[in-house]
Amino acid sequence: MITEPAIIVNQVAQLEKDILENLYSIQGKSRDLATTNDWYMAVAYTVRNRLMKNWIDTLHGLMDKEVKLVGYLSAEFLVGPHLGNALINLGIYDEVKEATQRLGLDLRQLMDIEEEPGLGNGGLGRLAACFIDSLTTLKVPAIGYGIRYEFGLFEQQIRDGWQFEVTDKWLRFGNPWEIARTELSFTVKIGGHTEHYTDEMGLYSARWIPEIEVKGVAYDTPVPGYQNNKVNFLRLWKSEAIESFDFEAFNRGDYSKAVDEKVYSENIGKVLYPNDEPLAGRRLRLSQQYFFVSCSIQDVLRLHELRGLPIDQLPDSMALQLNDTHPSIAVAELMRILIDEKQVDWDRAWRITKNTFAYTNHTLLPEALEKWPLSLFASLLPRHLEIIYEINSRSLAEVKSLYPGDDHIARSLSIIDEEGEKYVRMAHLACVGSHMVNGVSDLHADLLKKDVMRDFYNMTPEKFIGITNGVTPRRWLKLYSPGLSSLISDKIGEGWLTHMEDEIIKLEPLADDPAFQQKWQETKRTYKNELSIQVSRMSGVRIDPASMFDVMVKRIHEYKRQHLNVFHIIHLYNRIKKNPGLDIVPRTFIFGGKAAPGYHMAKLIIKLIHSVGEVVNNDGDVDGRLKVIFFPDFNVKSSEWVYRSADLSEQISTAGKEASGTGNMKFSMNGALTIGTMDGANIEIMDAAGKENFFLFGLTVEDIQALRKTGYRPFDLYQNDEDLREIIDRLQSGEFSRGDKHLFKPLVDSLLGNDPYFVLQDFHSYADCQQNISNAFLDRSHWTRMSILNVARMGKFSSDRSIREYCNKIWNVKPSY
Ligand code: HT8
Repeated sequence: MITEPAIIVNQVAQLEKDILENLYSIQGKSRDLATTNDWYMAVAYTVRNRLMKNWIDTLHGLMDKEVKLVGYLSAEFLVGPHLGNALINLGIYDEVKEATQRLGLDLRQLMDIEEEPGLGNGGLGRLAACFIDSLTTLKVPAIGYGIRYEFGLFEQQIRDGWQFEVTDKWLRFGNPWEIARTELSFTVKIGGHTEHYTDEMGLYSARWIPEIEVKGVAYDTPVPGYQNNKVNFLRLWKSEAIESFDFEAFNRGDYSKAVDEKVYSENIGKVLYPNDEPLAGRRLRLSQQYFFVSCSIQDVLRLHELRGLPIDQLPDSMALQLNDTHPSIAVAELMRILIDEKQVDWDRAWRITKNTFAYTNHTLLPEALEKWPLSLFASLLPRHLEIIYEINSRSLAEVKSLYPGDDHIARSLSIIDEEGEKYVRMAHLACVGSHMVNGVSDLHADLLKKDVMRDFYNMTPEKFIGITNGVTPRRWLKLYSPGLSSLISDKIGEGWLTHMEDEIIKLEPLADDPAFQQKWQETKRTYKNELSIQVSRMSGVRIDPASMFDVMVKRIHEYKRQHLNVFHIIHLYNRIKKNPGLDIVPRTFIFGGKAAPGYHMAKLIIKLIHSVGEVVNNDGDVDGRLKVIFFPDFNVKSSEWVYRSADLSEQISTAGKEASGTGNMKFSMNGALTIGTMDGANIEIMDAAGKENFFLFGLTVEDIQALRKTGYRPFDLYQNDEDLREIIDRLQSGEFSRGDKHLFKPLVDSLLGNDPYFVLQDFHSYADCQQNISNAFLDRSHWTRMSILNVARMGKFSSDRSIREYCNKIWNVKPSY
């Protein structure tokens, strides 16, 4: 699109004027009084206003009964900073930059003070954000339903190498991106008991008498499409008290009871649970889930009624996607409303429910599969439990007719887990209540069918599919790697931004072009320089931008095996200590990621990284050839510096444990090469990039199964393998822990005891592979060729492709590209 210079000038002048006006009328400041935050707010409102027309059009569009609407239900949306994204998607980045310049401001500085809404833990929440971005870019009307947490994921601080958590007060300076729809609110019942009666028509009916009611208020946040005049939105529910004060109690002099209900209500949406793939949850967590689901389902039914459609057509007018089991109580909630409140009979209600919902599973880890103790469930959601029993008995009746006399299969398919303490299994509820179930990579979908959901799969194989995750190239390439993006667009045009699958492959012929390689290297090098400056500012550690940047950023978890990476570092250190003259390729190891506050082993791994860094970074024998950096408080905002400057991406989870991964895609799209296991989407990334452009190591899922059968004895590896013994002995010697020989004992004990994630078994294959990588890094031209080819072949991993698949295979809606 070519814009006349006159129009640009005009636009810039208008922007300038609007910014000043917003500063004045919204912030109530004059130029000379304005703080940086005032200016940021003025700019943000100016940009937001440019989304308004398209946003309002979308609201009108919601009434169009011809158009199917997607509701994406997710407890997490990790959208990242808004301003930069909105500028890119509106195509006004340069204009706003100039307007702010004329006002004597630095746009970059304004963007830097934006508080990111950290309303997610990691991949799952970020996926939801990429999906809404793609839905909008593909012109599919969609609403992202979730929770407006008052506090997002904690801020990570590091003291003496240990993680400390600080409350994320993201709303403290105001949020210019949301609109409070205070008149749009719903009541949510909680607790109490049920009553059964025969109504005036003689129908047997149920009534839920709750213990308490809370209110959910809608807060909407726009999600702009990429230069297409479309805006979808997130509708996040804020929990509030219905009556802010219990005057009856107050007048009785019971002051604390008077505020109790208010406190209880507001607590529901207070804070995001900081566990990515956690251990069994708590009462408040189930309240959160039910709270946002109930508001969302009520809103969905309100919209459906506004469209003037009969209730039986709900599945034709809405597709509701369950992002993992967190919103899966929606199945019972929709049934409850249809049956108890709209007097729909069971079979009709069930048909509507099943055809409306679809469920995405994101994990196979047994400890992360949500299940709620029956007693807890009954005390919070008594009516839902009755409905779930009814769903279960009907579903099991079908099972028994298919497999007469097979008690085992009935037990395995039951929504209620009856072995020992009784639980409600939310994955079973989600599966039974949905018409489709999908995994998030080919391998993951495969394992879902073979393993966790085997019996469900055998019963209804057509219900199970895999849709490989993707990430939006707008944020992860254009916004966060503008240099690399221009380099690409200069050669192949801009089509790749919206049609990545077909377009970016056009880069392939340039992989061998020396001039292009040269520019590619220079761009990557600029990013590495910038990160080096950033790191030395943050931590005081000087790193060499010419060294290989070997990067591992993701939540800290044993299955992701940050400690395997550390073992490699110690191994290199050992080699240097034995032979200080060793010829070695200089590397900077960069780690980032948060540990769940209660996950002690993960916190110990963070301490380990720091401890090893402290020794290695300061050892004269190492002479700067190895540096270990921990990048604190890794989040969407700070990731801007990281993905684009990586040479090597570490994707080293135990095979079968990482459902997909999405960081792997962001790195590869930014020209990093991957060292990875046969896990999650790594396999597909390797297939796309070509085996020769990917560094594969380690056991496969089958290898691991076989090894488990024959018996895995990690202690034997320690005894028989000199390299491993030297690593572990050095860890135990206290050399990395200022003489403390016990600090890392829990870690060492776990590895030598049963090593559940096969760290020791995979070590050699990993270290050998790393040696090959070092050798490959020496051939700059070949490395650059591989880097370009990786980017050229990542078209598949755009979230636009994922969303097209959801549209075609699950939602039955037509994307507009
Ligand atoms: C996978 C990751 C995948 C990503 O989804 C992940 N699943 C979770 N977090 C992820 O990043 C996950 C799973 C269960 C949970 C939870 C988070 C239960 C409770 C709370 C949080 O690990 O491989 O790429 C998107 O599909």
